[in-house]
Amino acid sequence: MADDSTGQTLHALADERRTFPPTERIKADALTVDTSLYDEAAEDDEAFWARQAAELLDWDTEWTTVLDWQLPYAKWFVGGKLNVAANCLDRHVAAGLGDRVAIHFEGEPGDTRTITYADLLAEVQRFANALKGLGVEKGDRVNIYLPMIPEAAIAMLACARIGAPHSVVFGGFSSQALADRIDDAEAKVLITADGGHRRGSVFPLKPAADEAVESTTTIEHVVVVKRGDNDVDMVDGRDHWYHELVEAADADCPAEPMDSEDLLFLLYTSGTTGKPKGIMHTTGGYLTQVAFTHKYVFDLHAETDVYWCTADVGWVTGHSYIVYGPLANAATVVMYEGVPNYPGNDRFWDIVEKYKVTKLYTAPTAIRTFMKWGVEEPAKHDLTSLKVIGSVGEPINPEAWMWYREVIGGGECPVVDTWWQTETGGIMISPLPGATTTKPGSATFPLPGISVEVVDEAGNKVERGGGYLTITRPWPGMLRGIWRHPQRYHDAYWGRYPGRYFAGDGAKLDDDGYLWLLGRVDDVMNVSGHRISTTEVESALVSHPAVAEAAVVGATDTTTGQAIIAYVTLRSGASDVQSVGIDDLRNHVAGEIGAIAKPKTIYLTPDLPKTRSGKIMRRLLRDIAEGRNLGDTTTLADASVVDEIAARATATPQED
Ligand code: 7RM
Repeated sequence: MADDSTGQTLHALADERRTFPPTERIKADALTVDTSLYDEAAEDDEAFWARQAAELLDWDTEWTTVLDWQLPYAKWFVGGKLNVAANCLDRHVAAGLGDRVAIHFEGEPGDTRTITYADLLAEVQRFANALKGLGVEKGDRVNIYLPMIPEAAIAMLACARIGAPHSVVFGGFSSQALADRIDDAEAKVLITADGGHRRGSVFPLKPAADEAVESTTTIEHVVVVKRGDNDVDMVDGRDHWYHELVEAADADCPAEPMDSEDLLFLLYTSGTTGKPKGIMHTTGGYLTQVAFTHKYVFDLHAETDVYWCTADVGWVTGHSYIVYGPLANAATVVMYEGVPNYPGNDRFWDIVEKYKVTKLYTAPTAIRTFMKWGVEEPAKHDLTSLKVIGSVGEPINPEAWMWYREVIGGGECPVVDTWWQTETGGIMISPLPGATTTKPGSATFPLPGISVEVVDEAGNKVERGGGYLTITRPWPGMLRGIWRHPQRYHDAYWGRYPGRYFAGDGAKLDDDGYLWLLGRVDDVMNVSGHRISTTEVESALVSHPAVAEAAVVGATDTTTGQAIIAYVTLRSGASDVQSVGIDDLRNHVAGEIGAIAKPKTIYLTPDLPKTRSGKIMRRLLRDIAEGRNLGDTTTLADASVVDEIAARATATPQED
């Protein structure tokens, strides 16, 4: 393993021996309690996925070929036609489920909306017509930059209905980040809001949207949802209020039958370079995998379940497990706008009690925060409605896993630790609640129909012990490419181990064959489950006029998983710390990328440790950041730099 922190994780996990078989309570009515799905898929994975596609979805035209695999390009259900919005809405209403609640919306201030499947279908049709009225045609890209409000799901479904791929940009990203994504996708329309509610106040979105539109060339119209009630500038002819468009639009908008391989959406994610990549997801395979995994991983009983995924729709988890998977399955979802600690540290548990949530899906960083806030917060509420509790986004340490199981799940709820990526589209490695014996901290086994192997540096299969996670067979929800960068697609995922998809994660197989995911092995950091590349933050820092050079590392952090630590050398003439404050630099990064990319700590140093060939030794900087003894420094061009930096690191207090 290339990385010391991974080595430590590996050691810590080696001692974890507790096992939790499915409880009698879950087995009593679980969808699957044995290995039959695994056996079926092992026999013939294509036939297995074809059965899921046929049973879980409605197709306008049957496919002729299940899988066309020309490495690294896969096509699933070739020749088949279907519409994603029709699968998420129309067929449920047609089946008599129009009165079922699709979305329980809880605004941060406490306002609520109850949206049935019939309501959602009506609203999506009108907004789809409104988009058509703005000139959006099949194949055109639409950018979405919204808070966590129902209009985010409505906008996505309206795009899907008319065959216009969407590109959702997380509302916490800066105008610059939005502009980069608009440019890359050449989007025609931007859907945003005046503002949203967060931490007890209104945060404006429209000004950032305006800035992005002004610095790009492709946006013809901006649709603005009224949510924050904050004042905004509306540009005549360009900007339109969402509610006015919807009110004026026709009620009927037929769903466009899409080719199974038509683009459904782009979602930008960080790779090892400074430029985020537009991950491409298509229609039939993607919807099949998210519907299947949502159903079986959460043991869905759609008639009675209330399912809550706490992610933001701006991330892939929101796409696949707030919108597409659950709605394809006619589930009732909770959607919450705000932060977990407004007005109090028990907001999540208040919501669970209020809506009688049965299935909860959240992130380790949130769970560790709840641990810090103490058991008295969940204890204020009745959480006995919960049946299955899930985790996603980063490795979950056994202690947090146990706390989640005992304190939130009352010792009765299976914990499903789900490993997957923006690129995989849907969950890949996870227990099935009624069938899998879990171990705290292990994502256990690949799901039925998913083929995974751990390999060593040379690409040889590892039967037991540590290595790199690879995927050996195409899967329906896999990314179809990187928008406009086919070479980068090949190099990033398929170039390292011939014939294998390289996930970029370290993994370990224990003596029982359980998988333990150990985090990234490349230059991608994982901060509270969000992927940010070291290069991206370095580029942002260096774009500040006072900065000469920057090196960024992810250091282990007990709450956020990793924290961003930056080492910065200033240009001569700007070396006076008074004139360039640390906060100026942190805010500059927030302006370039977004607040989530703000370094926790910045050290100003006269020089950075480099090898003789000029490569910054990030490994060493991570050792310093994590307070470890420095190893071999003989390859350094100038070893005294390290002592200097280490001295400053111990002397400088941490920022917050
Ligand atoms: C869904 C999502 C992907 C990266 C991935 C891992 C890490 C995600 C887990 C996990 C250990 C997990 N998409 N990761 N889930 N690591 N256990 N259950 O997070 O594209 O934003 O991130 O997240 O490193 O490569 S993502």
